[in-house]
Amino acid sequence: MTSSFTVRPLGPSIGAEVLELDCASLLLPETLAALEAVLTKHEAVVLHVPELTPEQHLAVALHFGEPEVHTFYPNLGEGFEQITVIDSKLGDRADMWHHDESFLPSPPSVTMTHAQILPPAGGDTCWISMTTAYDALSQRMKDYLDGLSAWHDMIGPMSAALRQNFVTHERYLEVINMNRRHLHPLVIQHPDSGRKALYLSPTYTTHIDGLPCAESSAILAYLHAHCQQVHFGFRHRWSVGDMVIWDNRSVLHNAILDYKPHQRRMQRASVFSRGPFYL
Ligand SMILES: O=C(O)CCC(=O)C(=O)O
Repeated sequence: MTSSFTVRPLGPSIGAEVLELDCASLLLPETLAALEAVLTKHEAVVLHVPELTPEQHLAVALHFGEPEVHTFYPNLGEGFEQITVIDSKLGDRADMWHHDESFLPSPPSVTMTHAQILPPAGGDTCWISMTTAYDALSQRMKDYLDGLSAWHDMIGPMSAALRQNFVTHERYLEVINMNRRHLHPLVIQHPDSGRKALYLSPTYTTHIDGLPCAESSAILAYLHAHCQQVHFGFRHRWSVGDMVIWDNRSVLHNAILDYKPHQRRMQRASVFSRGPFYL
């Protein structure tokens, strides 16, 4: 069996669709290596793999790194603890701009999400190319950001979830007591592409280390607004069986919550890089 597929770019700076790929050849080493190259170039890649099993999902994940057991979402259990389930029926959602678990010292580098149950309309996911957003900054702003680091903390989304009654006070305290927070550079360099990217999100980034509070808040507000310009983004309308693979060093993402009371269920795996997360 030989591996071959076609790549259709979905935007000038981010997003590509892989066509003419069947599940049987997906796990060939040369297919996975070729997919990895497509991911490095296009940052978020759509595959149409309706027959993908949890075993195959895990095998794809293993190619990209060490699959993680997610910090707070449930999973398939029984040998599939690394396949996370995000099911709106369980109250789970991801409708905020974020890099996956950026509050960890070495967050997941790649995530791959497979659509299981979708609402009749809505439930799209959006990605932002943080490399393209970085490239578009003025040289003065790039110089200003050089050497600055920011704190990423789980406290923001957990406090919001508590206020909105999505979590109990006990669960809130349990997660807060994990003390998941970390300092990362505001600008990171991708270890494979060598491209620089902004690394911040309105979800997890609380403040820039060492700056007065008002200055940190003003700079973060400017950068969030800058990144969220539509021409840096890519939006996917899911069909059941689609899998999107994205690179958390290069993109932010946000799953739109516009489909209540319908169900949306995704199975996803995220992996820790075997090399450095960023340079
Ligand atoms: O459900 C989605 O489309 C994306 C979910 C998400 O943010 C994640 O898996 O980290």
